[in-house]
Amino acid sequence: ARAVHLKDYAPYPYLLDDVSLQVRLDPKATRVVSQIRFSPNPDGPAAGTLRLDGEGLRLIRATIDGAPADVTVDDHGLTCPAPATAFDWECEVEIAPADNTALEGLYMSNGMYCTQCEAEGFRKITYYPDRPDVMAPFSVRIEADPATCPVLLSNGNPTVAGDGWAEWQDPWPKPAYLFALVAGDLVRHADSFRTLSGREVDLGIWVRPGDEGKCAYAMDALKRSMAWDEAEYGREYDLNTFNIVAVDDFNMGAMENKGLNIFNSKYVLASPETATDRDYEMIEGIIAHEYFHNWTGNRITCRDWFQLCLKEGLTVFRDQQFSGDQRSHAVKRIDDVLTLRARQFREDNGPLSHPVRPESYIEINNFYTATVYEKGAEVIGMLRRLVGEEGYRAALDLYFDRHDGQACTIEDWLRVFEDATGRDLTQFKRWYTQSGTPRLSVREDYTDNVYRLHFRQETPPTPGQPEKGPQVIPVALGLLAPDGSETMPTRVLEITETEQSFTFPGQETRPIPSLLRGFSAPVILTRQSTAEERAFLLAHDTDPFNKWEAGRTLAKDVLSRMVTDDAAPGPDYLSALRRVTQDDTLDPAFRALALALPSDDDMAQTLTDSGVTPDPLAIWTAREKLSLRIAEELSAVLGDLYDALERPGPYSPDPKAANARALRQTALGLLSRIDGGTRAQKQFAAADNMTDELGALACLIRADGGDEATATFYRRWADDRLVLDKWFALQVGYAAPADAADVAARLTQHPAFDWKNPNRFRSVIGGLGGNHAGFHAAGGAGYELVADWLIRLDPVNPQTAARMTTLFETWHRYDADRRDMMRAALERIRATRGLSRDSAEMVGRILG
Ligand code: B3K
Ligand code: ZN
Repeated sequence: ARAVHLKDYAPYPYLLDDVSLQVRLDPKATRVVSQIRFSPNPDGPAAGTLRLDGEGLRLIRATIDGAPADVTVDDHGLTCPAPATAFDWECEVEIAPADNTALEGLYMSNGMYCTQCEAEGFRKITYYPDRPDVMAPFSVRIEADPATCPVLLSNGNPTVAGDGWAEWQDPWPKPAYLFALVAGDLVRHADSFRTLSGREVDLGIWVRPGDEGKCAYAMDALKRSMAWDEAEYGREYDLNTFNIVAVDDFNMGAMENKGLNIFNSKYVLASPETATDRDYEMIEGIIAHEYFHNWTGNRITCRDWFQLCLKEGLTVFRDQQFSGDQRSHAVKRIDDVLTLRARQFREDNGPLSHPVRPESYIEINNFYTATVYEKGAEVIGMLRRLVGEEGYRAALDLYFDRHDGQACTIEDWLRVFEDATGRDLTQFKRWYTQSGTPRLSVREDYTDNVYRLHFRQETPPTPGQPEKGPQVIPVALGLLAPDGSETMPTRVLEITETEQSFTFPGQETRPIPSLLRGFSAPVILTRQSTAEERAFLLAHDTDPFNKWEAGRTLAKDVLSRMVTDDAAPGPDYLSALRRVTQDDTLDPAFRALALALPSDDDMAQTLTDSGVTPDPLAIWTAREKLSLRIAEELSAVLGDLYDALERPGPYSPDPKAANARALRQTALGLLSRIDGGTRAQKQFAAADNMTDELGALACLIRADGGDEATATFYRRWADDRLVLDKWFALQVGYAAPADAADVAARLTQHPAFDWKNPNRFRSVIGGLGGNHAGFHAAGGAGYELVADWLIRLDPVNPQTAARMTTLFETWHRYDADRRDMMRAALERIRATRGLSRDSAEMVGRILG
């Protein structure tokens, strides 16, 4: 397969004035007729040849201005001579949605038709210039058997409909990747929203019959998102209708098709009995994310797929802002940084490291990564910090003003910031073009009341980028006095050089620095510091992120020394933890985060960074030991908290109640290590909501496998697909290291293991990959099992298989035995006959 390069971009030779589709649905023989008005693109290369993308289509006929077109069809599309003036193209193709297991293009899920076109799925529906810079208004006519498909949906506004057919019109020019079509037996949870300028919008969440009682929270989140985008960004919704459809078989979280968002049902359906607090939070965030794309992605889209971060980084940033506003900024920031480190730092420190704006790809679906999304959002957070809140708002206003209706680039994006604020962003742009996580180290000195900080930055080599230039790093800094008071409130230092120093005169005592407040840049900061000082910051820092970070660093030091020297946890850490746990002025969710230990994967990377080869079992053992030690040390405090945090009355997903449950569950997790499981048993039996039920089950599985509770849970929830996913995932995720691969293998034999469903596949195979010590258990059974299943999934669903090859992306960290076994598993995948382009690219890059 050939690579596509950013530098080769050229505009399309034609403009599309109008697109009209007619889709006659049939599981095995759907007919799609497309009528397109083409005219020469004055800003494009010479017209005269028509090139359209198309894959797996049976061409029935094609005409230009009514006469048969002289088409040459190949594996990727068709070519034909065409006028250099405006003309009408018409073509008919046949496709078989029932045979589409890849879940890209038009496919079927539980008897329902649905689509997924981003990035390049539209070419599996009809011949078309399937690229984001080709935008056109669409009208769509759908025809289907009214007995099985009474509901027919597409983008835009509904126009006319009858028995077995419906027509939709989308006035906003859009690229094909935002096309959507849904048909099936669906019920609608209806509501409405009045926009800023007083327009009424019909809102609908469409689900399978039986699920209509689980839509209220998603609808509420949608309305809050719509109001928030008006208030914070001045962005109003632009159609009469906004629909969301929940689908069980879906490769990712959700998709922002214009006016017709399609969601993995996991991120729509919620009831207290079946969804956890975490599920509610994810639903809120993803509903918001997809809705926000209406402006950042749809009205202003990407010129080409290299610019993916233009819409994704910005939209993630916006959904993070929204969730922070709805809940707690401090807790949200800590959560986001945890995700960033777990996924993006992991990616950036391995063979898959790539810039936020990549320069080449073989399969674009492989670039919907943590780097494009999460680091993409961090880059915008830094921009906002550098230009200030007002500068940011001015730049965004200019962006919407100048680029509405266009397909843009990162250069366009940076230009609006330069024009709105007068700032030169030439160096800043390196955040988009250089890969790798910058290392920032800091030394300090203090003489004659003058305090100095000396920074040094360095970004290690990454694939294809041996050398890097210094980046602009905003470091938010505060200074504290030894009595805990703040002597200098937060200010932002701008580091632009490889080495740079800052001076703070007039310091009567040696200050204690609180560096990189709010995690103001996605870098790895190193600084020599003592356990006492970290405990001091954990107790006194006024910046909540750094307060948490101090505890996290302490925990990492303790765990590292337990792994390398078998050292016992020191008293500084335990007493600091006790103080935080007892401090009722702190948000319970913050306290839960402070009590949580770093993940095994995080510790493996931390040890690697300090030159130690990680031993997965030793890490797991140390973490178990430390958890037990914390439980023993804090047993009384935790027992009191567990009792005090019990809230009478019915479950409510509101943040306050959820935060209390988060701390209560953390307490339970620790207490169940020393109470023989009595609390967990009781909570499991009494639970009236999934958060409590699943939390208790996790403790019971970890303690002794939890066979009885596991069986009870299965009997209770055997008919609920989403709850069953949790049941599968929990057993694999909490299995002891030596058993995990066996547990996973046994579960793949379970009659409910429907491996073609991506959620189910991820819950078991992804669950094993997420059990660090289990996946990496000596002998390599985990590697073997994952490789077997990826080989099996690849021909059925290449996108999901390829994504999960990232379970192996850290192979270089480990000892020679494990490295050899992981490499062998990857080689075995690579050698598979007919391996997809998706997986071939991933495995090739991981092996290096
Ligand atoms: N834009 C989609 C992701 C599409 C992934 C294609 N493989 C969801 C989102 O980011 O909102
Ligand atoms: Zn997105």
